[in-house]
Amino acid sequence: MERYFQPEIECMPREEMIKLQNEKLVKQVRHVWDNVPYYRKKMEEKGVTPDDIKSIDDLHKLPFLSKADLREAYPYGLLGVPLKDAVRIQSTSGTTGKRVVAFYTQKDIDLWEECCARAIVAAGGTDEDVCQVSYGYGLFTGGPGLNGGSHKVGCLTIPTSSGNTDRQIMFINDLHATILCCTPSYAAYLGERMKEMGYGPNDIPLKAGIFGAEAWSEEMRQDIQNTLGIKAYDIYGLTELSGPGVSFECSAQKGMHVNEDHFIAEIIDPDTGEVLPDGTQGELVFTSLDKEAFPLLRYRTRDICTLSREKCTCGRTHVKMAKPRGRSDDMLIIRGVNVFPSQIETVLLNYGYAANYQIIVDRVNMTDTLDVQVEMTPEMFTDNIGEIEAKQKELVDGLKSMLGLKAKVTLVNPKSITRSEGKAVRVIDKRKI
Ligand code: DLL
Repeated sequence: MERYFQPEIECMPREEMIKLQNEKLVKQVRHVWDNVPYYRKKMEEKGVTPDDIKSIDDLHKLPFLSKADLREAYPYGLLGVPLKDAVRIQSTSGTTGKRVVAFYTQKDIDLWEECCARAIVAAGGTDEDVCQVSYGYGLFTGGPGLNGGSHKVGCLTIPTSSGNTDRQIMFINDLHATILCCTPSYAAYLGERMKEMGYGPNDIPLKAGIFGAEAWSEEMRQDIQNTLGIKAYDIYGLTELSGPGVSFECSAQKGMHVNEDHFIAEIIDPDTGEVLPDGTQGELVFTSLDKEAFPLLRYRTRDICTLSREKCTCGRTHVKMAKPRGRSDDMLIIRGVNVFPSQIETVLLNYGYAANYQIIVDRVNMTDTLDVQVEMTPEMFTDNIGEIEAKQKELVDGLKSMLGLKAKVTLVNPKSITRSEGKAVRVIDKRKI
């Protein structure tokens, strides 16, 4: 039987949800206009005032906010409350530029943790569960968010943070952890390590995993589920909007329900900014309806995805987003062809490889090159050159039919690619160095 953390919200009839969003949006736009001069200026430039926003149908009139705005306004330019009312910051890792710092009031933290609690309950969590949180703690939102959600559900929470893999495994087994929260790449690594230590899927007490913070393929989900003997659920979020729990998967394991009482999702054409109909692929844009300290309106995530309002078997009524294919800035353009690392991952896993790979892009003699390095699994390991070449050729063909592009494939020895404890680094683009 499907369980909900807040059934009255999660299963709210659509008309009521729209009414709620209309009311919240009107209030939120006023809050931003009154308290965030940076965004007010953007509204003035576009000739929009709070009086123009009467319902979510007017959302498209508002200007977008982008990561560049967040950088320009760093650190306090988008703070929506007096400093004395803000109680926490979280921050992105800053790998693609200056860090983004997001602020929270105590109410913001409570609502964020409720979103994470919804995700844990959707994955089958109750107060009987032992929940190991192996996302990083600190400035990264993964650890604090799921930790708070786990408390709200009443799970016994193990705040291991990431790293120290053998200790993670010890706690899972000794304390009988039933729910694991970490990045999918770290879950795969934990699975690999446990297999080496002799654990089969039935020996591991875990029953569910809540994995997100990076793009991962359906094939990788199957792999993790089989190795750990669990159901693996996707969770999505970003620091700018709170952290994990903007959306989460339910028992259907087919897309993530957006917490629509707090966030309005739109899909836009990344080039023109035009709002696209449900089912069309484009860039995800979110408006936060309740955030007090960091209230972002029409924030462009750069994540490429689709939305669906089809009825879900779980009973939740909130719109679903598909697994993001990746960020528009992770999309590689190789000899004019758009390539997402997740497409490459799908091919590799379909041919029986594990998700231990690296994509190296370069430009040689004015031509882009794509080199996919993938580890042989211990079972397929061989030093017979003929066999290796045949396997490489098979993958070259598989990639050609997925991407329409000739890649070079290099099979490397098991364990030669560095494992990730947080977000995996899959791509080395030497053209940018
Ligand atoms: O990664 C928040 C998070 C923590 C989500 C733990 C889920 C679990 P940031 O570090 O700000 O926040 O990175 C946000 O990560 O814009 C996406 O590109 C990517 N991302 C997050 N979740 C998923 C997912 C956290 N489930 C950025 N699938 C986002 C694909 C994801 N990409």
